[in-house]
Amino acid sequence: MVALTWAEAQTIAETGDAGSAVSTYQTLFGTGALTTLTGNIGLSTDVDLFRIKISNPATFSARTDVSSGNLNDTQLFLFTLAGAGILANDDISGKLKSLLPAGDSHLSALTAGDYLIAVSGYNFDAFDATSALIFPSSPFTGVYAPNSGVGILDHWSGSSSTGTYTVTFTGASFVTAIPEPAGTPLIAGLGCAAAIWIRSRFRGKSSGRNAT
Ligand SMILES: [Ca+2]
Ligand SMILES: [Ca+2]
Repeated sequence: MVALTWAEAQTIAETGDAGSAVSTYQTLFGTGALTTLTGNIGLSTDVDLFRIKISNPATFSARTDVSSGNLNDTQLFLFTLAGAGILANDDISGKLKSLLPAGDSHLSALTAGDYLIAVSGYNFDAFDATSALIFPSSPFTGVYAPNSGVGILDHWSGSSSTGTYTVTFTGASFVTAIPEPAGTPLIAGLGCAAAIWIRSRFRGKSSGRNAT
């Protein structure tokens, strides 16, 4: 029973359509290891951006060639939460699917924490605000750090093939959920009550002094 719950918690599917910008990504909330993400590139202009946690930079990897999915020619891109490029790959040697390999120096140098991973179909690529290509795109089998001097992710351009995909991770976790916003009014209320109590105590003291 416990094992089943654990297995279920490691896999997640895109909900609706994940956004493509640093302001519209889909966060993969949950607890524990994140091993499998499934999604769909539904349009030639679709790219899916997800917020994940890299829990172990030394072992982190992401790949699209392990499980099923009929998007045959995938691309993977990793960014900081601010949209700065970290690493990208279009094709694994001899395949059209993609791999950000464990042990790559750009990955192992990261600090554990939250990052953005994007999935697109070939050939829908990431550009900065000056329409500079963020990552080199050929030869297709390269595992690329960003081009020098490029800015953060601004838009995507090109035309994507469409279909379903599966991303398999190592060294990744779900993003820990933010505490319930409902807690805020309670804390604010307590703060307010405390302020009233302090004011009433102060008044009490003052009037006490005045009375003396
Ligand atoms: Ca999608
Ligand atoms: Ca590819």
